[in-house]
Amino acid sequence: MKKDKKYLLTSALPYANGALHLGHLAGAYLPADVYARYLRLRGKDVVFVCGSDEHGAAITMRAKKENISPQEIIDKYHNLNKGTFEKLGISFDYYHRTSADLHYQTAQEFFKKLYQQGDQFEERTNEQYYDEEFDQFLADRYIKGTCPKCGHEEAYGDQCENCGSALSPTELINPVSTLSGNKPILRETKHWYFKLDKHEDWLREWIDKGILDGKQHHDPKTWKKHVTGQCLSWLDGGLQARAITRDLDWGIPVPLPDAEGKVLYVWFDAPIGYISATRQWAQENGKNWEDYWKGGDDLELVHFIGKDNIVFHCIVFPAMLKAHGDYNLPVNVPANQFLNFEGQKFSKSRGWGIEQHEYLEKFKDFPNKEDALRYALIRNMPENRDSDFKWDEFVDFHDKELADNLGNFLNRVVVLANKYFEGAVPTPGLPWPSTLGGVEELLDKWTNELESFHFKSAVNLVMEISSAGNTYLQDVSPWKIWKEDPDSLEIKDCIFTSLQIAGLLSVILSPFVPFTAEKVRKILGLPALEAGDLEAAIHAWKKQEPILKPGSKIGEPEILFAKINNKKDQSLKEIVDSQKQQLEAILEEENKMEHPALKPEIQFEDFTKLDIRTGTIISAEKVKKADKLLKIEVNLGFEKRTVVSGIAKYFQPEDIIGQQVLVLVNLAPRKLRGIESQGMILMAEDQDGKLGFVNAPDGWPEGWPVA
Ligand code: B3M
Ligand code: ZN
Repeated sequence: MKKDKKYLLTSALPYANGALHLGHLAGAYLPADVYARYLRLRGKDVVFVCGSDEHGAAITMRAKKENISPQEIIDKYHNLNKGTFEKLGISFDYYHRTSADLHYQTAQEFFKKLYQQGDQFEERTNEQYYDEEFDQFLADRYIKGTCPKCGHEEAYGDQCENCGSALSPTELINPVSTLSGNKPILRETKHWYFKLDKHEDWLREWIDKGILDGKQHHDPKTWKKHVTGQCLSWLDGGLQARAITRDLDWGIPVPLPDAEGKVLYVWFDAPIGYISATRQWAQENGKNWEDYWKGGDDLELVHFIGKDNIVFHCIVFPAMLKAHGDYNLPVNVPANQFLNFEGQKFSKSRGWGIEQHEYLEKFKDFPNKEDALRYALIRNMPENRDSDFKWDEFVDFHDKELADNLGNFLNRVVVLANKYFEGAVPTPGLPWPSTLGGVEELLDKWTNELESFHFKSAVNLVMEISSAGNTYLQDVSPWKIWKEDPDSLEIKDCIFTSLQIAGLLSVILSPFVPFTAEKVRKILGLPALEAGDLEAAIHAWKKQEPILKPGSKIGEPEILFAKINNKKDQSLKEIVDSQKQQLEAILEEENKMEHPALKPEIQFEDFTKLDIRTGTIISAEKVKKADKLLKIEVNLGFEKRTVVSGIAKYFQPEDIIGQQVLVLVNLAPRKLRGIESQGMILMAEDQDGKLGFVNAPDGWPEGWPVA
């Protein structure tokens, strides 16, 4: 790393129309904060920006439905999210908002620059759905109708959530405006499209090989596989021009004379929010924003996001920046996957999950609440695959790792130093730290992991260093030597060395658990951390120079981590338990609501009348003029049967060939659409009426009874 390199880090701008949950934190904010804190500790020139994304149809629609102004919504959530991030120690240099004047100006200038180039945009006029009662064009999400592909009646204008097909609103059968509930009409409108297709070739080279303008821009091996993979599969699908304007009365006006009533599409202006946030920060701090955006090789831009935003940050925004010219492109976009919550997706409507501010509120009497949460989320960060937040693990991470390992080591060292040396750092007899193998290697590994965005592994290495400290202390057992020879030099060596490890920990903990790190510094009599302290600590450790100087005073011991699972005081445990009970109650309630009533009792003889056999589907085709039916041929081993089954809504014929099934074979045949159906395939049905096959274990022979 060159010393004067600048770093610009960004976290996805959250929409200011809702609170954020723990999955957001683990996805885009905490990893960026860890990295920002790490770089600052190394003395790097870092600017870390974020802010509220305050445009978009979701905000206007919500305002209309609740009969309040969009401004009310964005003010509420901007303040809530900003305040919550602060409390959790997310150390943004600037938390901006896209309703700010400087953002309007920045976004409009950006648009104009691309427009003036003449070949980046294209005007198109086409028909779009319009709600006459609400007097506005409808965003894709605000039109519902029947999916032309699967018949699902609640498909959105941009996507069917049942079959996953991407749709355009005019494909929907029986479209309805979700605003008024009326049938929308088609009206002509003009929009500007960004010609993304023009950028396909260099984008591919940049993402696949890391080459930009004929030069190696970054090492593509440093990008996460799932990020590169998603981008390349998008590129393989071919890029198309994308509309970057909308007909809405909320947003940044399109800065052209013939664009009345039109605003920039939210995904056009939002990423420019990173630029305007940097400008605002620079203005307020007497800096030049362009140093952080147009720095060439001396600048590293990194976007921290969740996996749902990959395409916008790796394809669309880079293309915008390149089209504009002179901007840097990101050297990495270490997008995270998703965090689940107790085995399921976060869902506000189901009440499944916990929001950041709710967590702080519920655990307000827990002194370590911020760091306990940060630690648990980093330990389980969805860096390369989806991960799961579990309350039991949250407790274990805190009690077994933070308290039993780290807290125990630090406490023992401070207690012993107070007891043997009246709270002063002893002068060692031996050259230091020859007694401590391993720490230097762990420290090197730690640095490498952080540089490559492996935060989970980095935090584990901190715990390994703490464990090494515990082991060392235990091996020497100065308390035993003390009984025989309280003046032994060995005791001085041991306490001195242990204090150096504690000093080192007070620095390397800080990217992950900054509140704890500061507490530890205080206890050790060290000043609050400053930029460059890590550089100094690593240097000291390697050169065997003390981090805590002999003779300097340390403070009194303090319990750093009182356990959650504490026999004497159950109050924190009770909060955790009540969270778990709440989830159980949700499941119980849902089960009650959604399970159909039981059928009347039958006798064993009734059951034995059913002859159910194992079989395999060998062919399937759609039944003409019946969108629900498939004609299926099943091999039962002893014979083949034709079965007509009402599963066409859920399965494509070609996808079910080879499927193992259970067939009721002694059901009287009946004709459906002229085809004789000779049995019934058993299916499981969920609360939404979705169907799934029921079958025998893999490779089970055909034709055998199920009893
Ligand atoms: N607000 C989407 C999201 O929160 C969007 C991110 C913008 S980043 C420029 O997922
Ligand atoms: Zn569908």
